[in-house]
Amino acid sequence: MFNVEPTLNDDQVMQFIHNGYITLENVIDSDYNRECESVGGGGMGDFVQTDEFRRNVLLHPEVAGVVRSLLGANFIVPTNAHHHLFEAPHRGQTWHSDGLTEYGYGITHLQCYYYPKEVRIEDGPTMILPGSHFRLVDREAIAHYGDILGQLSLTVPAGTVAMTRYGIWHKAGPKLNADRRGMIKFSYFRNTMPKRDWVSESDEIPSYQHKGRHPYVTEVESYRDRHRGQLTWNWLCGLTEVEETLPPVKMFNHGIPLSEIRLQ
Ligand SMILES: O=C(O)CCC(=O)C(=O)O
Ligand SMILES: [Fe+2]
Repeated sequence: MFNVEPTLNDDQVMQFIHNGYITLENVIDSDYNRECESVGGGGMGDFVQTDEFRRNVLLHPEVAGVVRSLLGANFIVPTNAHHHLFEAPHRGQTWHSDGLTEYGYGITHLQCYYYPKEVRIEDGPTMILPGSHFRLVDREAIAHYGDILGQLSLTVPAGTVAMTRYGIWHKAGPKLNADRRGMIKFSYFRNTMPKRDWVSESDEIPSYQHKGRHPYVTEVESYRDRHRGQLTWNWLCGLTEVEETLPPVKMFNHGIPLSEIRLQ
């Protein structure tokens, strides 16, 4: 089987639980970024199933290392992707979470945003709200929100991959120019029961460390965040009953287990 080593340690897994995202800046090879810059918008099924895309992006050791850490061994590798390509200036999208965002506290699905080209503020970066992945809400209920304290614009260098827990609130930010701004979105899924098999120095499972409040979080909600984080940590460490179905309900994405991938 194509070997993928986990890259995150306990503390980094706890950070991910708290923030709902991790960004790997400038990890994809610059020549390959240039190839991806010019592809058309929309579905990219054939393109992402090539050995080149797998080798350079989907199974890149740093990208796949995060997936291996958070979704376990033999995870489901995407066979589909969507290129969110914007050219004309626009006012930006409204805050939303995507598709059939799952209930529950397990981590079974990572949605990734790959930027082949640098994204500056005037290019209409994706905006995310760190920590919002725990708040499953009606899309329409958040669509009218304007700026939210703590929101983050993903102004990133070329070759960056942002990896999010599906369900994080996000949107494409306002775009001021007519330059191409691409984001290739794809999802990995869990395929094995959770256990603490990321990078660790001892078999002793540390207790969950709550990483504090996000700027928009008030006191009571902070207790809830702490509690939900604790549940997710216990779940990931294999300490609780598994309530999610594995892999989760298939949405618009498809994939194949890592064990079935052969690169030429
Ligand atoms: O392109 C982006 O930055 C975000 C697009 C998006 O979230 C969507 O269309 O669902
Ligand atoms: Fe979206």
